[in-house]
Amino acid sequence: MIISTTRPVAAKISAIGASLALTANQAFAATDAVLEKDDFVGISFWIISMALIAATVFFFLERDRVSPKWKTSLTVSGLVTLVAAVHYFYMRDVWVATGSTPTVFRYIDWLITVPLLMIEFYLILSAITKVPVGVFWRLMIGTLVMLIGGYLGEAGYMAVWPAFIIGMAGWAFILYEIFIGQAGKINAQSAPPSVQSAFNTMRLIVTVGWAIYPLGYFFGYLTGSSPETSANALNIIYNAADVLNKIAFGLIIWTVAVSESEASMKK
Ligand SMILES: *C/C=C(C)/C=C/C=C(C)/C=C/C1=C(C)CCCC1(C)C
Repeated sequence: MIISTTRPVAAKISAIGASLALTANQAFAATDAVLEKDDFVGISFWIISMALIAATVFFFLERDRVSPKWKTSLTVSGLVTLVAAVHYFYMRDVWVATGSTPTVFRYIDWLITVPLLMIEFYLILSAITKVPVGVFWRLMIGTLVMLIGGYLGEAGYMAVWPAFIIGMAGWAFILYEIFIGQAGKINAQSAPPSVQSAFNTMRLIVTVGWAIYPLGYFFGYLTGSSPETSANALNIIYNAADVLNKIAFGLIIWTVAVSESEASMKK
């Protein structure tokens, strides 16, 4: 019994550790620049890289504690932090080496992790009731419009204001779906109290937590400050937002998964 549970865990930890160490090394070898002690944006990239690795290992290991229907949710939380950790290594290097905003890596990261977070909503609801796939696709469409709009503006393919408005429209569409649309209705009608409270907290994150990103965009492009001040503000704000929306979001799901699993074991 002990052997059969510890072996896969040990294998899992070493696999995660090895792959992360490898990517960290490759990214770091790409530049000679070192982190300066007054480079607070660079320091934040570094701290968050490490926090994301720790969170990844935590979510993957904690899978063993929850009942089968919650395992996928924890897997997805771990994938979000894993994908982000690898991108943070690269973003940190770009920042330390050039002092410029790592827009491409940031958006590739978001393009993978934001849909994964949207899948979490769908999974949480699916763990307790049947959910039409339309909910999933509407959340995806909103996500794509939001990110494509943002990228067009940040990468210089479009004027920053119109691109911002397109991005805001995508986000508004997501908020509509989870508050007033079908996902919101399913939650209100069929979810047990613990899932409802998790769903409500997740909604709060997508409203208040995600609002930090357009603020970052605003301070990065729309205030008319100097390029250096703008780049510092943009990256610090995006980095802080990621801690909340990737790590804290995963922890909320973990809390529900553990309490729901323990409740069902007592029955
Ligand atoms: C893990 C990464 C996450 C949760 C990223 C979320 C990103 C957003 C909510 C971005 C939103 C934006 C707008 C609402 C307006 C246009 C600019 C964006 C793309 C920054």
